[in-house]
Amino acid sequence: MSHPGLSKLDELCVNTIRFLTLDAVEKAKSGHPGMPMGMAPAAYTLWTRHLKFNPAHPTWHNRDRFVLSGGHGSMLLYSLLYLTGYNLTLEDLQQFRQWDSKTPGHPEYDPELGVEATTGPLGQGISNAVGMAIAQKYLAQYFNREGFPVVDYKIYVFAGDGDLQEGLASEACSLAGHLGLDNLVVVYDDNHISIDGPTELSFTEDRAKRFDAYGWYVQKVDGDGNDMKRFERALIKAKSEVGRPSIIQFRTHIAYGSPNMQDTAKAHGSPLGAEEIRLTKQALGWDPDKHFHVPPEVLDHMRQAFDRGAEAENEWNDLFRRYAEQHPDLARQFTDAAEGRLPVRLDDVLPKFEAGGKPLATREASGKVLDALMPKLPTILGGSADLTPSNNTRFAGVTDFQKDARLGRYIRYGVREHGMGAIMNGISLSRLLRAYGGTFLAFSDYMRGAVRVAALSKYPSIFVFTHDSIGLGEDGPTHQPVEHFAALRAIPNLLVIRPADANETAQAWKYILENRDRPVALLLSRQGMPILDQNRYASAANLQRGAYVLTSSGQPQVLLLASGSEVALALDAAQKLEAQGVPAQVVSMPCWTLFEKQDEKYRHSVIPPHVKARVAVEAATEFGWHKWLGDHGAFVGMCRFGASAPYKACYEGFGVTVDNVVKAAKEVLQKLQTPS
Ligand SMILES: Cc1ncc(C[n+]2csc(CCOP(=O)(O)OP(=O)(O)O)c2C)c(N)n1
Ligand SMILES: [Mg+2]
Repeated sequence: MSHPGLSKLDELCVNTIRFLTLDAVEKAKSGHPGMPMGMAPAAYTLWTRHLKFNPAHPTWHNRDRFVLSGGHGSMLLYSLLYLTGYNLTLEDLQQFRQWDSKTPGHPEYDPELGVEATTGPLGQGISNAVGMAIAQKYLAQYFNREGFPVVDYKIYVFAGDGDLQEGLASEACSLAGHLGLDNLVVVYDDNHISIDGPTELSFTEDRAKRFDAYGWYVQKVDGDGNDMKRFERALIKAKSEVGRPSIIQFRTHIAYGSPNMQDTAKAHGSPLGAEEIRLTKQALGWDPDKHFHVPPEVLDHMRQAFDRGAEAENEWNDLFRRYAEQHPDLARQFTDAAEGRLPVRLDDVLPKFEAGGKPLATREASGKVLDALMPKLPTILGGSADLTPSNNTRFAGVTDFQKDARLGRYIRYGVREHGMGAIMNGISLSRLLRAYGGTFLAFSDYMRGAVRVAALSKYPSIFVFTHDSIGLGEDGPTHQPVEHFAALRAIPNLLVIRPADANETAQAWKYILENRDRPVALLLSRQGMPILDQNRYASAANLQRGAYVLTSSGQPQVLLLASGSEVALALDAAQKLEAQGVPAQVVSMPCWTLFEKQDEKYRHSVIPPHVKARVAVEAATEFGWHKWLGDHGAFVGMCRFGASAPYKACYEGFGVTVDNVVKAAKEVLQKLQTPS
């Protein structure tokens, strides 16, 4: 075995990483030993000689970011975190993949521990990294001043065959090339193996040419994954490349050093087994009887990261202190953004919409809200997946973020919904910026992978989904969402907000911007809707509570529950019912999750338990409504895909009408009054 460019001590460190991995996977009887074995030298070289970080303060803003996109190789990351001195112990490594441990099978999002991004679903990490690189470019342009490079970090990614095969990565990397993100360096673990076997089975395109065509700077490092002289040369060139993101196609061997498992697919995701581990340890000059062995000189050497990190951060703190003297306003903005403080009181700038005028689609109302708020919120980046005029996501006066325009706040994602979702997540990982991005609600399916990751990791991305029902009309059933409300509501941690009119839309944006603890899906209509009279009905500010009584007869016999464009319909139905002697209570339900968080007293005032006659109306599937309707309620909505027709014809044709709500209410009442 030879490791050009590494000393004996370096080699010892590399092998420590390898064997911590093998021992942890073996102990857990579960995990992925292969990738860390092959990538250990590159990881060691990057982490000890190039990556800027401070284990004592993992969230230091100007640290370099390291994204392990092939998250299955998590033991590589955990070993590095432990060895360099993050808040992780050898016992934590021994708890790999166990209940409640700090070392789950796939790294999730744990910035305090040094885990930068959630990377279980392949392709997400590398695409998050594109968002992280966009964020860095914007922040650098916004905050840096002559002599004060307060934002000058880089983003490094380890990605495997699986990452590169995922369509998601193609979307994101194509955009990264277009945008010339030269702060992004990807090391491609070209080990010719994935789970099913050799990559020849399904992956034979010329990856180098592909990335070259995207506009990346591509370098190849052949050999066996151990020649750190060549790897480091490429890394240095990649770091200093101007105008293009970099990828190093790095030939490695999965399970390097294992006499019988190297270069096999089996080594991807199964423990090597006690006997093979013995043989591997022997082959690499390690004591086969030692487990979780960390030679003291390895720890000494790798923990120098502490001093290096402290020095780097101190230098930066010093720089920032001088920056704050020279540019106090910028420094304050930086700190405010980092601590989640908004620069304005939103109530002072939130537009108010008068009732009685022309109907207004909530997507249009949203556009007006963005026009009013966004110029005052420079740490929010907008965008759309090529539906800008339909999503109303571009606010007045904004310019595009481009290769030669890093202060632009509007990202043209192109028709790349999944890429957009993952990039938005990456932008929010800066912890200084947030991103919103638009597409049609039906295409939320195309970005669901990223939406789920945002929810899992609580990235505060703002997914703007317009054209939220059959109300979009003629484009027809391919574009008309019906199951999507339910599908999104089913994701834990995701707030789904569907405002009923322009003022609820403004309130929705207020809630979203004032809370950055999780992602949001904002569902907006294409068609116009009346602006509800807040003198006659309750204030839209109640949206903050998730659901509220818009109007009530005091002693209601029936509850009418609705969201979005169907709220006005429910109000009309209530009037008809009143006229027929049936008192009703109309509840606007823009966000189930926020409503569930309210105390019982409030919830019971909105949906009184004793009023069993309930009708919900929503131009979507019933799935999930049972919770609010109980056993006696009825639902007026969609039970099949939509149709291509003018939107009013769709509502009529599918029976989502005032008369049907009235009819359903009376039927429910009658059933309840009939003794069984
Ligand atoms: C979206 C997604 N699909 C499938 C998987 C399951 N999976 C995990 S690793 C892997 C193969 C990855 O191959 P490669 O990136 O070459 O990793 P290596 O075997 O070289 O470690 C697959 C299919 C996943 N994690 N994410
Ligand atoms: Mg592979």
